[in-house]
Amino acid sequence: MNFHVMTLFPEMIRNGLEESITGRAMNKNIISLNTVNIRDFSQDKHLHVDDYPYGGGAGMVMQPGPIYRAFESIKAQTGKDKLRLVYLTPQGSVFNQNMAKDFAKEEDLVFLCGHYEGVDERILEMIVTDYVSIGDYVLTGGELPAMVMIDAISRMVPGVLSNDVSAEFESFSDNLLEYPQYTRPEEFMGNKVPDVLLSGHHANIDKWRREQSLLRTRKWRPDLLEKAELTKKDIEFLDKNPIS
Ligand code: 6GU
Repeated sequence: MNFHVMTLFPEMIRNGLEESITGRAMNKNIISLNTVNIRDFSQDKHLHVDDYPYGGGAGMVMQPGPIYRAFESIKAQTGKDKLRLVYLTPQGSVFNQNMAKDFAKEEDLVFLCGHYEGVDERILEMIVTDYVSIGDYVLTGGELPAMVMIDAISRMVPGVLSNDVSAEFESFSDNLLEYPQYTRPEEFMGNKVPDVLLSGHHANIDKWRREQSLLRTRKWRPDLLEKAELTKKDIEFLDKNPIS
């Protein structure tokens, strides 16, 4: 999968994603990251890419020309005339795991990171296919949201995660939170690892983990529990264990 990011801060994107699992996936050519500096497409002698808003008001607005030319360069590079293009904005649909899975089906995916007060509406209308936010708070630019999305999408691309940590069996895939994990030592500052995990009894361990998932989802994310597919056993367990 090829990610293309149009931004004024390409180093921020590269530095963030070249580490860890996304970095390894790039080295293995399972994903690629093409950062495109919008400023390289300025035709201004001072390389400006923004100007004052028509109608007045605070802040600056990114001009349509440099973004248009940056996108044309990506179209030329991919040889594709139609590309899915995500504009990162707090006004977009809130990103979630289902959207990550859906975006992971694309061969090429383009991101436009805005800065300043915004982007000229005309270029957005021309090229954007998806308006996406990462939550209800305001950030200074679209770079961190693009990195968040690329991380979440990448781990849904086959081969990015090792098989034993396949993304299918984890938080949100079934609308339940993960069960708690423990490793050595068996006792840390007087706190012991739950006995069942040392028992070697796999059916009991699976049952305990399912129950822990149910308890913490009810406690911390009751909104998710509403969407989860619960068995009769799950419901009986929750009824017998009132909220602590
Ligand atoms: Cl996508 N952009 C900005 N600037 N702020 C945000 C956001 C995006 N998502 C949440 N806050």
